Amino acid sequence: MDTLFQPYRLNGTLTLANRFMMAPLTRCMAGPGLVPTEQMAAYYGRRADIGLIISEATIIRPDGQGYPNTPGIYSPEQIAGWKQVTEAVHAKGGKIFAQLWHVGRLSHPFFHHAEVLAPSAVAHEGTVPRMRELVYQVPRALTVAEIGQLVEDYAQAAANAIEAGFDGVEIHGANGYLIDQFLHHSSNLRTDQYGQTPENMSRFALEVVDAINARIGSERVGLRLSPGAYVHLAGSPADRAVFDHLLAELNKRALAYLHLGIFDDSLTFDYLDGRASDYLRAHYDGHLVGVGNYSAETASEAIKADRFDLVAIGRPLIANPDYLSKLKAAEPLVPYSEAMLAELV
Ligand code: FNR
Ligand code: 8K6
Repeated sequence: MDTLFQPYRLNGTLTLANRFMMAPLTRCMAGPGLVPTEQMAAYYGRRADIGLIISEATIIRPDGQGYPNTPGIYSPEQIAGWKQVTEAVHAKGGKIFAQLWHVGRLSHPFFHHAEVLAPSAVAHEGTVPRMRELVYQVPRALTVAEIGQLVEDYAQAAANAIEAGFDGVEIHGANGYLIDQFLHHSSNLRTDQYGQTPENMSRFALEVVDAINARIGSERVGLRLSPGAYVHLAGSPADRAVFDHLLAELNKRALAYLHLGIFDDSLTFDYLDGRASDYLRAHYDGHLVGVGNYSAETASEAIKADRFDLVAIGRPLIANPDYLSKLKAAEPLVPYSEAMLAELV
């Protein structure tokens, strides 16, 4: 277990106090105007001993919203709200990245009174969680000009995050949201330069990465991907070639890290020849963050076996703000339960 508690150098700019990351965890607790609150600052501050905190997913513009009270990072008030959060984490010697989010077709006009936009006009079947009266709609396919604007909006959100004091950003390219919708055949039916081939289907993700790298420097940029589709969209064997291409391109870009998006890393995918984490390890050369139902013990074994380099912990950190000190003192952890989502502790 010792390795987990040792400092870890990501690059010339960032060295983490240990190999633990806090997984991004949507809490739906932002205030009016989707502004982060003092309670959120205290919540993140309590977890500042974790090597790197990834913030809850944070929307880059109003039509990126898919759940109630998720914070944004596009207004001056939101930037000021996030400053309280980053100051609380830095005051305790911690580090924090902002997770940049647009939900694409998983949005609803209820949140912003605008159109729902996505790569293609293919709806996700179902309803917004906790708001069962809101049925997901058929989105309108983005025009090429609108895709260009989205790339610019991601880059501006990254610049805003740096202004708010974040140490960097994690691009949310996972879990069936906008960027991931471009990467899978079931949600991307485009016939232009953003569809049909691995090169084209990877284009939007790489444009976002390149625009953000140019704005804030690749050493401050992480990316989360779900090569194995497991939530919000259906996977297909043809997706494999898209991720093969994307990962080969990412190997040229010196990002801070790549982070798997999954809830349980014991899941296997036929078209990835097994676990998504093992597939990423085989195709990606940089720092890899494992996640998905790991304990410190199982993560330590996985790191020893060279399956990944760092581990992100989600639900146990909701249940235990003092996760790290409990581990060090060999004290038992409080088990997570969904009822805990009602409050920020
Ligand atoms: C999540 N997860 C998640 N992922 C993400 O990329 N952005 C997010 O905002 C959220 N929000 C979120 C909220 C809640 C309540 C849960 C439980 C999960 C997924 C999360 O980052 C992680 O991948 C999983 O929780 C698996 O890790 P654990 O919990 O098994 O350590
Ligand atoms: C990924 C962001 C979703 C945010 C929704 C609001 C929070 C609800 C969290 C419920 C957590 C359920 C965990 C199990 C989900 C399994 C998905 C395959």
